[in-house]
Amino acid sequence: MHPMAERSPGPLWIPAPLGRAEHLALFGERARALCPRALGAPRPRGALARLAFDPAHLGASARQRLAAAGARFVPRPHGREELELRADTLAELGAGVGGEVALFAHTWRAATSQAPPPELMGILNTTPDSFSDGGRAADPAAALEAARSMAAHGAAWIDIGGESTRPGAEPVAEDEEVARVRPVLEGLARSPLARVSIDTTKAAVARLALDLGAELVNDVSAGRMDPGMLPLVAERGAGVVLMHMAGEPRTMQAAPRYRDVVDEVTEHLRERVAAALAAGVPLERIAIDPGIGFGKGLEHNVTLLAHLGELRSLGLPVLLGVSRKAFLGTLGGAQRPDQRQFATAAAVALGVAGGATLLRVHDVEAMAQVLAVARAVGDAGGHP
Ligand code: HH2
Repeated sequence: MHPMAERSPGPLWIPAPLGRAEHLALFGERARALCPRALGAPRPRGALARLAFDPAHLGASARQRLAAAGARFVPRPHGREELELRADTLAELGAGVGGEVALFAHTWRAATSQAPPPELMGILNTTPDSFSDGGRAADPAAALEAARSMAAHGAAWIDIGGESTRPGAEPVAEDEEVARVRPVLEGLARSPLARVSIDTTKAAVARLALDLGAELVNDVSAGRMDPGMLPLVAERGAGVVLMHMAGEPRTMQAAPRYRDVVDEVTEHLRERVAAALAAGVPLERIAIDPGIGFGKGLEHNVTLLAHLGELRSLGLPVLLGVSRKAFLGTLGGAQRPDQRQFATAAAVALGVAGGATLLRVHDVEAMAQVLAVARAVGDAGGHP
């Protein structure tokens, strides 16, 4: 068994979505509906639940009950608080906290479903112009060899892309994109190596990939560029990654501006998740992604990494794509993308600590080592 397949039940990190009053109302309603189902769900024995929450939303009587049941309360930055308690105790208590059920029912839904272990997604660009590996895998035989190597080093997913989304990239015609990805998809369909994801904004390209065995559509536009995308994902029962991007690749880095980048990215993703649900994609098939480098300046990228836990308030798996990106060159001083491996390693480790569960990377062999360390520390209760 690959070492990454082993996992001991560790603490579960579950930020509560309680920054705003309307969330409380929304989750209050949903919470009541979710309660009975959540209570019946299996919990990993002895697992700890950790909840970050806004203390203004936790009443005195619920706090007393939690404390009496052995909860530990720890102050966190930005006026938040964290409580730590055995997940099964939390679930039992939750039934009795009446009006405060809004806080707990949402969170123990997450607590009772085992958090997935973080996995690596190897990047396979079949493009001539990608920012870091353009041209490397333009020949299908070389692309398949690259996929083989990534799978051998522990990539659970191979993400195949036929259109560069680097800043300033020009759009690629559908025929051209299909011609680029088809031979690689066919090769992987003949001899499967890992689960396949297709990195595209076009429904026609996604359809071809799904026909050839792909299970996940990685759409950097979150279904905004092609109205056929989300209905296709729903109809085919595929998974989808919904990423935040301000504008479109050609112009997105012109002058990125945010009032509060974490808030705006979270709100945008919330809206895209609602669009996917409305198209019929089930919640269990959706992952979200802050879109590092997509219409963001250095401080936006760093702030998003620092507050990744807040994205998890949406209760969905988070994909993180930091590999070799320009902000890591600025911070670490490496001009060439292929020299940014150490900076990428730091960002991947911090991303896992912040709750990312799918790490999209170029250097699978090196990042598998990073992931093994980050996971061991997380399993020992080390992530804040
Ligand atoms: N980044 C890139 C491409 N696709 N997908 C998701 N979900 N998240 C990302 O951060 C992301 C992505 C850009 O990286 P790369 O594929 O290496 O370059 P290019 O777009 O130039 O092909």
